[in-house]
Order: sequence, then C-alpha cells, then structure tokens
Amino acid sequence: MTRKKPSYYNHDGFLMPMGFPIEGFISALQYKAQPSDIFLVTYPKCGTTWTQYILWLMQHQGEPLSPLEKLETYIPHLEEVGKETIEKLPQPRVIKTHFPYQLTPYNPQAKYIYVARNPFDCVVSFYHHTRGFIKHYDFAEGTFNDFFECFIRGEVDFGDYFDHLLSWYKHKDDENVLFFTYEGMKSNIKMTIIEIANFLEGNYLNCIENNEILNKIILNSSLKNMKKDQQRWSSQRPDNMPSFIRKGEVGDWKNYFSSEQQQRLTDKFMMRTAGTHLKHLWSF
Ligand code: PPS
Repeated sequence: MTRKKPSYYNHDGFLMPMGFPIEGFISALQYKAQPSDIFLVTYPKCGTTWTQYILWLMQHQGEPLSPLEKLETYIPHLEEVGKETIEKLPQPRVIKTHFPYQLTPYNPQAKYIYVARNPFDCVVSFYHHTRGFIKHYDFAEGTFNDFFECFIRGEVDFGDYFDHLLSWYKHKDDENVLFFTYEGMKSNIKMTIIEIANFLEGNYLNCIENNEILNKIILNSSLKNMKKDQQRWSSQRPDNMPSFIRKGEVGDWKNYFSSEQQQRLTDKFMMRTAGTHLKHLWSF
C-alpha cells in the first residue's frame, strides 16, 4: 500500500516545514546566543505555546495579550524568522526553538527551558498539525496511520522525536537547563510556574511572591482561556484549520492508536531510552 507522506524541505538531512524559508534556518544556526537569553526549547507539539504564553504572562504581571497581537512578535521562533529578527529584539530576549541540543545556539550564561511530552500524545497532536498546515506539508488527505509511519521512522520536521528528547535529556541537570514535562504542567501548573520563576530569578520571582499575579497567570494560560482568540498563537494558521489549541489532554492517543501501533511505539521508546530514567517520566 502506498502511504501518503507530508512534504518537507530537506536541509542537509534535517527536515523542516516548507513554510520556513531556508535562509531563516541557516541564519538561525548562526545566531550568537547572548548571556541574558532565555531559550524555550521543545520538540513540536510538546507544550511550546502554553509555556511561551506563561513566560509572556510572567513578564506582564499576568495581564493577557491583546487579541490583536501575536505572541510570536515578542517570543519569535528562531528558525522561522532567522537571526536578524531576533537581534532586533531588546534584551533580555525569550526565544522559541525546536532545535535539538547540538543545533541550539549556546551560551553558558543563557538559560534553556526544555518541555518534553510523551511521544504518544505528541504524534497525535503532530498529525493534526501536519494535516492542518496545508501550505507547509501538503498532507490534507493524510491519515493518522500514514503520519505514524513517518513519526516512528523519525521522518518528520525537526527530526526524530527520540534524538531530540535524548539530546536535551542528557543536559537536564545542567545549571542553565530547566527540564519539565507537559504532563507535569497538566497535573500542577502552579508548581511549574514556581519552578520557572526560581530558575529564571530576577523579576520573574515577583510572579510567585504575589498571589494575585500568580493566579492571573494560571487563569489566563488555562486551556479554556487560550482557546479564545487563537489567532494570537499562530499567524500561519489557515482559517479552515482545526484549532491550534486543540484538545490539550493527556491520553488522547488512546483514541487513535491500534494495539499494534501502541506496541511498536512502546518498543521503540524502550529501545531508544534504555539506560536512562526516561521510562519513569510517563506511564503508557
Ligand atoms: S507547536 O506547533 O510545536 O508550537 O505546538 P505546541 O504549542 O508545542 O503544542 C500544541 C499542543 O499543546 C496544547 N496546548 C495546551 N494544553 C493544555 N493547556 C494549554 N493552555 C495549552 N495550550 C496548548 C495544544 O492543545 C496542543 O496539544 P493537542 O494534544 O493537539 O491538543
């Protein structure tokens, strides 16, 4: 059976969405990380936008972003816009990236926040994303089964899920890295915000010292509130695309996986994460 595959740009073996110009990718690799930079790093669909908005709310005493504004204006995606756009931002900068560790611009004084999500829910979310962004992927007719085969082989944009996760997991105890999970955010967002504030220090600490601000951050970054005015989260989203903030659940994968797919991804997970503690992060 011929399976449908999404289309990608291939930059020296690294797949990128077609909507991301190659110049942006090349210049992103050349960005010189500044000591005051905060990088928000994720594999796609693992909690980027949620964390990105929490960071923005933390900088703005919990007050929401206007529906007329775009979050990416303030916290841009490095490999989408390239280094020139980032360099125009005032410092300190918060920068989003989906790069694995070895491609992410490094400065020992910069801070790196990494959010991981279980691969089962990640692939389901990534499937909807890939089907929806028609001009990026030309995959509107693709099925979940089609996408699953690409994902399990690592033939998707931003590379193999496990390569990405392992590349950052190795650094999770570095002083300038904060590693947490989407599932942890779902189970205790207050604790995640406290962790972020303690990690970033400075003005970010105000958010946890003032209960009113902390509660506003929690409220405004809730799934219900982020589902409103979705054009704030992605300017490239076509009008007919399903919501960018889609279900926001843990365990939605059970509605998509066959038992054979569950076994194959579990086997792959066990094989790729052998010798690490990653298997304790999630229960499948
Ligand atoms: S992207 O395209 O890589 O930036 O996508 P990313 O933001 O990393 O991931 C999108 C998924 O995160 C869910 N999401 C949330 N879940 C809970 N609460 C809040 N506030 C929230 N905001 C975004 C979003 O719904 C996507 O997951 P799925 O499973 O598709 O719903």
